[in-house]
Amino acid sequence: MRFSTSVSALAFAAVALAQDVTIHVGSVNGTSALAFSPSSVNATKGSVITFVFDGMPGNHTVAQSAFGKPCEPLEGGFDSGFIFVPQGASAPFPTWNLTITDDSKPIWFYCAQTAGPKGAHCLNGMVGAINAPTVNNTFEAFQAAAKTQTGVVAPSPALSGVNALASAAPGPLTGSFSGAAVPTGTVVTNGTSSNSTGTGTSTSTATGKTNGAGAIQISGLTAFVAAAFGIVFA
Ligand SMILES: *[C@@H]1O[C@H](CO)[C@@H](O)[C@H](O)[C@H]1NC(C)=O
Ligand SMILES: *[C@@H]1O[C@H](CO)[C@@H](O)[C@H](O)[C@H]1NC(C)=O
Ligand SMILES: *[C@@H]1O[C@H](CO)[C@@H](O)[C@H](O)[C@H]1NC(C)=O
Ligand SMILES: *[C@@H]1O[C@H](CO)[C@@H](O)[C@H](O)[C@H]1NC(C)=O
Ligand SMILES: *[C@@H]1O[C@H](CO)[C@@H](O)[C@H](O)[C@H]1NC(C)=O
Ligand SMILES: *[C@@H]1O[C@H](CO)[C@@H](O)[C@H](O)[C@H]1NC(C)=O
Ligand SMILES: *[C@@H]1O[C@H](CO)[C@@H](O)[C@H](O)[C@H]1NC(C)=O
Ligand SMILES: [Cu+2]
Repeated sequence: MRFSTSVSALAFAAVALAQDVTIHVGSVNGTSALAFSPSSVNATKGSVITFVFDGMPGNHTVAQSAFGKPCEPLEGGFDSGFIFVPQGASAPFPTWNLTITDDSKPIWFYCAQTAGPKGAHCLNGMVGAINAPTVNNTFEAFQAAAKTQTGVVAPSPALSGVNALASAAPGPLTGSFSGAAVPTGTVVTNGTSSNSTGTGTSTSTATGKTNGAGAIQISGLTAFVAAAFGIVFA
């Protein structure tokens, strides 16, 4: 495709729509795997990352960590809790929606599962990244570091994270699906926490933490004006 940049396009404000992204948890192309797929994505502020727990059988988490400590919870980070999906389960699979609140910094996450025949998932490279740099602290470097860790630290359930948050717990956790140490409650848009009846049931073993610090405005149709540059397709 031929395209050219246009100086006149600079006169117009390009509208960058929030782009929603799906990440499969525990499956790659429909096959069970100790992986997030895709494992590294870009997402603009306001975008929703929908994690789909469709690895069968699977029992995984989406927990925020730091580049330097891939398999340990980040202070103030989000954590979905353990979502169990048995072999033979059918759609709709449990999902978890994470909204990006700052796209200028990378968001690193890992699976905290240590039980099972294949060993700790993070140490097997079950990690992911949102808005990872393309040099130095890349997703590839993060994943390589995860594989050299000697242990995995269990996270605490939390809807709110650093530069991203979920407004509700993973779900549905009904039928053959279940959760352990899943967050409870909701994070409301004006930055305060509240408790409410979550969707579905869970075998939650930990008290949910809803860290509502920081006022976050979430809207369904979020558009951001990016006036920095314009590209004209011809
Ligand atoms: C998954 O499918 C895509 C598209 O068919 C392919 O490019 C990719 O290599 C596959 N990944 C694996 C791990 O099989
Ligand atoms: C994210 O965007 C940067 C800049 O456009 C690009 O170089 C990089 O490949 C993208 N990463 C992913 C995972 O798509
Ligand atoms: C899923 O994994 C967690 C953590 O290892 C565990 O507490 C929970 O019992 C598991 N769920 C099922 C249904 O095996
Ligand atoms: C990447 O790391 C090298 C070596 O530490 C450093 O010189 C360079 O500035 C870094 N690049 C970026 C974009 O951070
Ligand atoms: C995540 O978002 C999708 C699309 O809006 C929705 O169908 C699903 O119910 C949401 N999941 C949860 C757990 O809220
Ligand atoms: C916003 O926060 C206040 C407490 O500071 C609370 O009373 C109010 O209900 C909240 N508004 C909404 C829309 O959640
Ligand atoms: C939420 O529920 C927990 C446990 O019942 C309670 O300790 C906490 O104070 C509640 N938080 C809010 C904001 O109501
Ligand atoms: Cu896992």
